[in-house]
Amino acid sequence: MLEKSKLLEMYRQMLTIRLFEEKVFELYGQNLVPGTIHLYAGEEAVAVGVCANLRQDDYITSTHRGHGHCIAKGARLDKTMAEILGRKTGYCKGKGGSMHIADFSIGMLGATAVVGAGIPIATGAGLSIKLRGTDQVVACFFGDGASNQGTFHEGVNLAAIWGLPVVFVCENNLYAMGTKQSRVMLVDNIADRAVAYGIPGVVVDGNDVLTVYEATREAVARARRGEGSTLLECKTYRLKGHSRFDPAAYRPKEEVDEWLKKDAIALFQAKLLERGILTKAETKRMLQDVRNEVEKATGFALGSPFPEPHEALGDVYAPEESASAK
Ligand SMILES: Cc1ncc(C[n+]2csc(CCOP(=O)(O)OP(=O)(O)O)c2C)c(N)n1
Ligand SMILES: [Mg+2]
Repeated sequence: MLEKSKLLEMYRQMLTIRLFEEKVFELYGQNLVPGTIHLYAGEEAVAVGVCANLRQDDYITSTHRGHGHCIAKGARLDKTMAEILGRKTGYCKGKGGSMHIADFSIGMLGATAVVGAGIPIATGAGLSIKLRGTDQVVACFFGDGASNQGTFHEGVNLAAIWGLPVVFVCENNLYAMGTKQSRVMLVDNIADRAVAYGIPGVVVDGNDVLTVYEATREAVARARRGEGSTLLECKTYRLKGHSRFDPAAYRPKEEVDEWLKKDAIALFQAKLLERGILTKAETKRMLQDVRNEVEKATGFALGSPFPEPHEALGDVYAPEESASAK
């Protein structure tokens, strides 16, 4: 059984991701977000349940739907919001935007717009851990759609044969853009594909943060013991459409309603209230606290300047000293 403080921290993180994204959506509607956005809302239990098992020096790789991964790994809200709004104070000096946030100081190796591209990066980070002989691990987030990319098969196979400390976390939200999983694959469980690589494959309810936590705990322990990779599939659902204002008309109403009943935050909140870990008054207070934090981050971002046009070509290559440093 997890300690009370840990459970409350996990709940708070899930709430933070949800409220942060609601704000991003609102700002998008006001034309304040350059480019596009892919909201993580609905899938919070995956990022939080996984990252609650990680240390600061562990790594994650992310996707185009990466805000939740960043926040769960400990990214600052103000710098994340500033990056999404294209401001100079953001993680990539406002030049990356929503899909390119990285912060090596917390082991966040980067979001990416290229579906499946984080997978070989996670395998490479796993190889670096093995060569350096540390007990760090990598959690590699990717979607059901990405599991049909060549990068998935190559990346997982290499991690398997080299016994690398990588937990491959498939966020199966049933859709890749507007394409339903059953139209593009004949297996129900993506974790079944683990058999092909000789590693454990585990399917969990991705809307139940404690189940995700437990399954990840085992996979992380295995990885730290030097016993190799695991493929963990978390069944979940995104609350919004694929991106921007996609109304997601391709999803049947009954399916949406069914998943709304399984909202990860509502379920966790009910569990914490029932166990007496959280009271109604504390829930209200925390909601207000998190709202204030998000407002503060938004104020910071909106008050920050945009990068100058002449800075566009800077930061493309690593500075010479760090490129040649061993
Ligand atoms: C290599 C590549 N192919 C296609 C796209 C266009 N694209 C962007 S997101 C997406 C769907 C990804 O689905 P999934 O991996 O299930 O992630 P989800 O959006 O559901 O979180 C596609 C096809 C892309 N960005 N990169
Ligand atoms: Mg998907």
